[in-house]
Amino acid sequence: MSENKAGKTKVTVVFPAKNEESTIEGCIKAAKESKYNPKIVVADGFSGDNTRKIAEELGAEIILPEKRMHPGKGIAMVTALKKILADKPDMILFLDADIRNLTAEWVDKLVDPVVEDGYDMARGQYLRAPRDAPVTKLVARPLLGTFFPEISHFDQPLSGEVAAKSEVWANLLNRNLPDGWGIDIWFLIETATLGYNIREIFLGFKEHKSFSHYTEDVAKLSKMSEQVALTIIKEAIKHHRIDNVENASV
Ligand SMILES: Nc1nc2c(ncn2[C@@H]2O[C@H](COP(=O)(O)OP(=O)(O)OP(=O)(O)O)[C@@H](O)[C@H]2O)c(=O)[nH]1
Ligand SMILES: [Mg+2]
Repeated sequence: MSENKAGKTKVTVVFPAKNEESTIEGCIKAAKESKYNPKIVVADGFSGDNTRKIAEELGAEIILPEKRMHPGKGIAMVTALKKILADKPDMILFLDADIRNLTAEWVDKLVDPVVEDGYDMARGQYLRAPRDAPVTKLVARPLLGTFFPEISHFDQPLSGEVAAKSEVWANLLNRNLPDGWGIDIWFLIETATLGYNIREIFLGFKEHKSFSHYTEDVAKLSKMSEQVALTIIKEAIKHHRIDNVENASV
């Protein structure tokens, strides 16, 4: 895309963040270098560290959810979406705030397919360490295979790196959205079942803070795992797929 066209596309980048003082600065600085010159928002989950202070000093807008809850990634994203949509951007891109190797290229690569190639949503796909992403590998993908086989080919169904047109995000709101870790898979299932065009974009290796060095107890992911599983099951009920269990081999 020409720099000129990129300059005419109004993009907002949102970082959901809970205690990310060690990575938020690098993330914001990287995103700001995008050719889309995006507005930066931090959807903060009442961080108890310096995340908000660092973000404000870098010129980011801070949006806090009305309710304090943890896990609260969903409520933070939904609150931010409602506020940002009032500003009428063309595109909204979510990025995790714990990424250590984020570059402006990630922003451009996720926004380009929507602006340039007519996709409604572009989602980050990456190489991940063998022990990374256990919830994706052991919960999300197998359950999608049972209940939503048509979207089980997505390599990263829980990707936090997701760009979509504002009209898509607006259409996804005003429903019963998950407050916690179920939000990412909920967005994928609802976007796909509404018939939108979704594309995964390869971004290379994702180096992020969570689950650092894979020395932690996987039980730390039990709440995430529960909320992702329950969200897929609730969606299966809503979309009349729950009977698929009858044909599942066990
Ligand atoms: N606002 C808000 N953001 C959150 C909350 N919990 C996590 N986040 C942010 O959501 C993003 C993703 O969270 P991570 O803990 O990195 O989870 P993940 O990378 O999806 O999963 P794993 O690496 O498998 O643990 C990060 O930027 C977090 O700071 C919360 O309760 N509220
Ligand atoms: Mg992470």
